Amino acid sequence: MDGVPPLTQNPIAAGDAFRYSFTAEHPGTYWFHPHVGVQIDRGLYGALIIDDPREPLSYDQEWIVILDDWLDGVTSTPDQVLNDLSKGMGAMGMNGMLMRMGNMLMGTNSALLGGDTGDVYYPLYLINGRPAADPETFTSKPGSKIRIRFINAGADTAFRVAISGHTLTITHTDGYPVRHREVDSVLIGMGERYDVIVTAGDGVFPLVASAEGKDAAAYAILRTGTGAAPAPLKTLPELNSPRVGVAEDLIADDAVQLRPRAVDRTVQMKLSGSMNSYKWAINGRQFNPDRPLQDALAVHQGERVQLEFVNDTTMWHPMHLHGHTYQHPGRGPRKDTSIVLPGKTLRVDFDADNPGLWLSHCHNIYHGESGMMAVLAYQK
Ligand SMILES: [Cu+2]
Repeated sequence: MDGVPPLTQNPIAAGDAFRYSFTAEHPGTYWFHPHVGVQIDRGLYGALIIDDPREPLSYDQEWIVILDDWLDGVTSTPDQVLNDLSKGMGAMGMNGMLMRMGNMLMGTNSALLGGDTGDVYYPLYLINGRPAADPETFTSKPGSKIRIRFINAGADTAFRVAISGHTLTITHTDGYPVRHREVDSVLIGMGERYDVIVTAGDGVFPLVASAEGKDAAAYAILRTGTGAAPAPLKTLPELNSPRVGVAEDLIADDAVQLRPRAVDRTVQMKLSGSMNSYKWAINGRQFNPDRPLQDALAVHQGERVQLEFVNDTTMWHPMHLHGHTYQHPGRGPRKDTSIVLPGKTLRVDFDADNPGLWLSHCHNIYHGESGMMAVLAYQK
């Protein structure tokens, strides 16, 4: 039930219904969204939280924080954006200055993401559907332990989240537990989820989700005392610190370590494309929804598979695999969506234990829709 049209099901037609039924095997922070065109950038998504009947963490409150980038009905529509982007940018304005041209943003830059961070200009960045001018306020008591479940539902924006004056203890990513790690902020690519625990201070604190490299931020308020809310911040300067939480610094909890085993098969996905032509591809091929199984990548049930994301582009990509949760190298975290930095290769391992046809794609929705998708097909 992690399938997509046209691979394993038809789109749910207007006025029609489709019944999903699945076993909630893994507790954790998940989400659901359509896989049709760029609908995801119209806000058609929701959080899916699977509670653990034997929850090992103790906390007093829980807060779901969904991050999003928003333009629909404000400056344009997602379909118009895709149309604009697909024409390509040529070699315009790449001199390191942040510049808006219609729906496109040029000169985005982030040390963490190694260059270009996004392609699209958004007038608004949202937390739980609300802009910074009308922020969500989360009320708690000083000393309360709060579990925050962050979900990046954005289409083209990595967010770095922090709460002023608070340490975040990362406990999970993409639903799976990690060895706890204390940080000041967490970098979250599109499609990624992070759970953190914070101990609330006394006062009114900004929760800032910096739109990485875009000189803007989403904003919410954590309130445990009286006083005026702080003004929205545009970026994270005063919250900046060396302790940025990124997946490569995390270690999977012992309970979810993949058992050590030799790799039976390596599946390589070479990511290519550029802003100039906007023809994003995997292994040299733009995904064709009319022929989804063309050039599908074969795996066999029972194999230990190493998936090799080779990023031959000058931009980062949040790569996602359906139907599985892989492990990052060096006993790293179990994940299903990972930031692959420009010019770098990320090798992740998984057990082929879920036969079927599964999509792997960039969770930048405009990259995915422009061809950066490939199919992993179990062979008999
Ligand atoms: Cu991408």
